[in-house]
Amino acid sequence: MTRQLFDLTGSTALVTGSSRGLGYAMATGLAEAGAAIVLNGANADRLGAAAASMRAVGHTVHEARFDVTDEAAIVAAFENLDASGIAVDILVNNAGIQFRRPMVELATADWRRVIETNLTSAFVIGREAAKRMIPRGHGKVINIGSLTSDAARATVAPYTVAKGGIKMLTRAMTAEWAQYGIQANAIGPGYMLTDMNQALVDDAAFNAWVIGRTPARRWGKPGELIGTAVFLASAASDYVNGQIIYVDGGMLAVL
Ligand code: GCO
Repeated sequence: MTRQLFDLTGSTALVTGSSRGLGYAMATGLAEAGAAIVLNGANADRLGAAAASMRAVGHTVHEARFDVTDEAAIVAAFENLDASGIAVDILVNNAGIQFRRPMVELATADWRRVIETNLTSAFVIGREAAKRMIPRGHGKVINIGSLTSDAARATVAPYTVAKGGIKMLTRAMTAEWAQYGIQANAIGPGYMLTDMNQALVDDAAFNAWVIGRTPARRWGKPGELIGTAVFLASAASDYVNGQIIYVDGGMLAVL
């Protein structure tokens, strides 16, 4: 049955950075497709509130509070899940930050902070997830890239480099883990209406640029990632490996 290909009933998805924004939207979509969700965030209040609103509509939600740059906390979170008998079948490496500054004014510490949060975290969390997926012989890893996985924009160099790295990390994961039944793929969102991008929406010139430059003539909504996330989390993508799928209203396809 074609519809069963997209059914996530019985699986568990860990979505990093899922107390708001794109992560929350994808977590909700995966839950609606049947998955139990492990919500993650660093801020206890925001995480608790997100978990409560998902539970209120009947979803199964576990909370794993950790900072994605804290390796010891990541390892402990996976050990906690193990101890509770929760196996992560689907990992969405979504957590990320932005820091906009021209490179000649950019401090090395800020460069490192963005790379650690947006790229190294996906390796560390991916490693912990894959160690457990490999013996089970199946798993889905979805890394969140960006238009900057493929094209640069002035003032966001560390973000661009991290997201370019996400594209290649996805391929590195494929090279090592596809043989164990793990499909690693990426989603490259275009300009989306999130808190992270509010400053860009509020900038009239930037907003006009996004609308003019995007063939769909509008910003994307977080929920518009759900279809691709469910596809990449489900049996429908069991022979799809190492791809980055752009959900961008056509922006990268045109000059
Ligand atoms: C920026 C934005 C980016 C974009 C993303 C689109 O400053 O350019 O914050 O995060 O939204 O690159 O994929």
